[in-house]
Amino acid sequence: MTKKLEQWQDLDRKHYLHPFTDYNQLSKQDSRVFTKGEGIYIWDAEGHQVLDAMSGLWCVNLGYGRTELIEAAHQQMQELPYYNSFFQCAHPPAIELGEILSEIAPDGFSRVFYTGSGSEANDTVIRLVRRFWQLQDKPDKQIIIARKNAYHGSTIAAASLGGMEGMHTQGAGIPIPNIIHIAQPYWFQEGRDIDPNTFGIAVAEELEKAIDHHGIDKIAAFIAEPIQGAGGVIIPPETYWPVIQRICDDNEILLVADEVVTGFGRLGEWFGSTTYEIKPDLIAFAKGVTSGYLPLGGVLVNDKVADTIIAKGGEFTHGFTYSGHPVSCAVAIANIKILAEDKVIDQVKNHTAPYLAKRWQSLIDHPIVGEARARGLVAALEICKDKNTGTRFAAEQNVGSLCRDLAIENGLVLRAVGDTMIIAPPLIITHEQIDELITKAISTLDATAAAVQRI
Ligand code: PXG
Repeated sequence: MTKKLEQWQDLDRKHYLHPFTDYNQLSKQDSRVFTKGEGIYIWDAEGHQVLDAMSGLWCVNLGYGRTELIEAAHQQMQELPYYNSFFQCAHPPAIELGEILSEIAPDGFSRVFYTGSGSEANDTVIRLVRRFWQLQDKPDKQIIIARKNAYHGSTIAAASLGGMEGMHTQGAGIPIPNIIHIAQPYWFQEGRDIDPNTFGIAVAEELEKAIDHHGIDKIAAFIAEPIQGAGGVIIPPETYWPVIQRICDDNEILLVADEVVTGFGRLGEWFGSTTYEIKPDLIAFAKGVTSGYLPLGGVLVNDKVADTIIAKGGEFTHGFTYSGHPVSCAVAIANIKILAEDKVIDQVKNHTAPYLAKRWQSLIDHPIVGEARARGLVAALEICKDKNTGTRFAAEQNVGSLCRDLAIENGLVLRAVGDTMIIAPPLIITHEQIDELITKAISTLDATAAAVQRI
């Protein structure tokens, strides 16, 4: 670990195929090599300190360097670093975490299926949903409705659920059959000419139209994130979720909440479903369950679905080597314990989120910001050439990427989704650190505005 930055970058270029990366482009650039993290900050190989306003990749909910999580992993590694849960076997961490998850989950959830990631969780969702309807003697109910621009992971099945076209066009076979995509509730981009609440209802009603079009006897489930994360922190209008819930109830289709981003406190509740008063049948989770310290994902299965699968299903022919990995589960237990005992999520709901919302909203005054939105500890800025009409800069100007690069130079991690700048800071961020984030965001926006004039 004592190499110099250039040596890391050289080796990186030679050997490492990064996820979601243009390799040609990266080979002409220098990768950013981070070597240390503490609290909400990370440090690069040259010692520059950066405020990580993305919690790694939406996951480091408790921040970096928590000794309780490190010790939980260390202890479990010494005790039993691995054993499987196949063939009638189990181990204490996976069992204990199951109990804890059923305590913090919304009412009616008492069972969990573990996976190694959010993608595997959503693959599992597809298997469970389709199996459920088979067992209900409705085998034609196999179509899952998802949304355009949704991100549900990168395996072939999860990428099929996802609505990102770029992920469907690199070779045949994605999306897999029986998955369809309807509109997303992205008011700023797709509904600015009408009032947000009217737009929310209209977009939600697309679900009903899709059900009518394909036939109620063919539709198995609807899957969505309470707030779309990777799609650009798309916060639905308040009218959206109640209509979706009503349509799922009326049409007897399962509702699946992908809470890989919104779970474990991100919106000020254990689950974003509670924030939006959604009553899902399945909840996919990952990321924040271990604060990202080790890989773990899973699906919380409500009693209606679980009872059917258990009573009538025989062997469920699905599972992973690392389903319920003991060390990951031990870290998850320690993570959830801290979130509960330190009242981290109450703090987010009652103090940090309202403060962030207030400070973030002030960015709307910036000349290149067309919208500033926040909910819980996620937030987005729409970068625009004309803030009044919402007109974007030319695509070739790559303003989002430019802004992201300038942010790093300013000591701040912002994520760019096109020209939408987003954040999801660690839940432990303080008011002073939010002030620092806002100050750095303003200087980054100033620098971006100045640079874009020169392009
Ligand atoms: N569902 C959601 C809502 C996600 O955000 C996944 C599933 C898949 O999880 P895994 O653990 O398989 O990665 C995710 C992952 C980004 C970005 O650029 C977001 C994710 C992953 C990679 C990049 O914002 N989210």
